[in-house]
Amino acid sequence: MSLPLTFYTTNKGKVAELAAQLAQVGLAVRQDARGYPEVQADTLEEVAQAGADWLLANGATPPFLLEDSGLFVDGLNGFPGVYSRHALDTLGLPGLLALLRGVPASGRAARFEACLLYVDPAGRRHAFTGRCAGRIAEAGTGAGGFGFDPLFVPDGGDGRTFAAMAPGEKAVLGHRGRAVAAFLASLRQTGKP
Ligand code: ITT
Repeated sequence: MSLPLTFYTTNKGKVAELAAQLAQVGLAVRQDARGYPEVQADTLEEVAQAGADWLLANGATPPFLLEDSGLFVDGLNGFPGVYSRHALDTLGLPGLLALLRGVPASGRAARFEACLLYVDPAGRRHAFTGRCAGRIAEAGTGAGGFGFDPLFVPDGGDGRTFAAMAPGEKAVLGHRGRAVAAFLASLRQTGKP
């Protein structure tokens, strides 16, 4: 294994998923949970880029990774989206279900998105996006995963939520798994970090 790649995130669930995928190609990950300010912005990539700006200005040494992600619900006009962390902390899963009461079934269509930002050893930035369409369940099920996983039923699965799936199953269908796969494909072309 090469030197561990630093992943700036406060979220252990993200680390577990990324580490499992990178381990398959012999790359190790080290979590740095110092955190960075999340700017208010319209897109996940803007939030991630601003996070990289802040980290670089505050002593982070490339190469490193960070990631911004969110759940976008059709019937809520894309909410919570870039505010997903705040919504999870304040409304929680019951609050999201309450917002969807009375919304027609089609409004439960949703997608997860992730923007994985890799700052390479030369300080150049590479953004990788992953998306996963699905829908919000009527009630939470499953004990695995993290965050909104008990409520999210991905398209292309068998009706189980992410939280009811094995980590490997989520990695194949999920937004983060797809962003990480794009990152690994790019590393294969450019060499290891
Ligand atoms: P960082 O330190 O990496 O920012 P965070 O948890 O604050 O960690 P974000 O700012 O990217 O992460 O906010 C995304 C929110 O969406 C957060 O509450 C996550 O728990 C949730 N989320 C992201 N990916 C998820 C996934 O794969 N499954 C369930 N919830 C997810």
